[in-house]
Amino acid sequence: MLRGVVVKAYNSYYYVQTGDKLTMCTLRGRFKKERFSLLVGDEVEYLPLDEGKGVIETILPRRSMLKRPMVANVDQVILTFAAASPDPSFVIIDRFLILAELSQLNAQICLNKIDLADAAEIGQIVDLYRKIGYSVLETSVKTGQGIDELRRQLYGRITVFAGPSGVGKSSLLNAVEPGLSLVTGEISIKIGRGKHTTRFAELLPLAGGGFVVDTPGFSFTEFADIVPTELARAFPEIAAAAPACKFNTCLHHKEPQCAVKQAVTDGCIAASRYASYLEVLSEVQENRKGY
Ligand SMILES: Nc1nc2c(ncn2[C@@H]2O[C@H](COP(=O)(O)OP(=O)(O)O)[C@@H](O)[C@H]2O)c(=O)[nH]1
Ligand SMILES: [Mg+2]
Ligand SMILES: [Zn+2]
Repeated sequence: MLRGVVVKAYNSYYYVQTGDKLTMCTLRGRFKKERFSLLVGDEVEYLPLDEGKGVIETILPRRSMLKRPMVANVDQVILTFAAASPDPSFVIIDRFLILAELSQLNAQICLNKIDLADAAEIGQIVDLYRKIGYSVLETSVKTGQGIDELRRQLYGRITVFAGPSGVGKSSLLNAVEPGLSLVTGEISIKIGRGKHTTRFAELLPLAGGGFVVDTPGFSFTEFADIVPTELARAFPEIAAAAPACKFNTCLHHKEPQCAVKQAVTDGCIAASRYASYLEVLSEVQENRKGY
């Protein structure tokens, strides 16, 4: 028996990667009876047959599961934004962070295209998020800055790249691993992209070990599931201040003696972060009115 990672599911075959070898596997019948859905990212043991085929006999315990795209055992998500073109938006950065936090993913920020912005602008974003506790990597595919460091972060892990379209996710992955030859600069057609990202998530193997997932279908419709009182948990600095609020049901909006609002006034919590919190809070409250 050999051990490997499912990198692609297609036409009822599971493609299992072991080192640099790819094996086209079927699933032993009993798993189908149990209606167990095997996901990309799952670790399996399989019996190799000839001609690069095999049969999956064992599915190892899953460490985690991301729903959109469906990927098992994700170790980290790298939220990628551009320092310019498209210009960064705090509220968009925060929305991606909320989704990552609520999925309990280990999130890092990558600020790409730093060749297109001035140091002061970049520094402002970097400092804001580092102060909260996020690691922020500054990269440029054009100058090569930060690419080695990014490559180091990916080895031996399953990493999902997320972020707005056009920020350079595919370009970064090509720079890290030239063999990937991902299409870049593509104008994504909405329907086509949705299909690709949600249904056919694929793990791309890295030469030194580890896998990446490009362009996942993170979708803001997922905010629909959030309970208003739980939103603060997606903001580490708001969650840290909240225990000092007078009411333990405080939504940090209109309530009196709110420690979060005080921290914003004192400059301990960034105004942009609090604005993002309020914006998403009102959406979440609006969504729940229909219940
Ligand atoms: N100046 C500059 N352009 C970049 C950089 N990274 C990517 N680009 C360009 O930005 C565009 C979008 O890149 P792409 O990788 O397709 O973005 P994706 O949609 O996030 O995958 C392409 O035209 C790239 O050549 C960078 O670091 N600096
Ligand atoms: Mg892309
Ligand atoms: Zn409060």
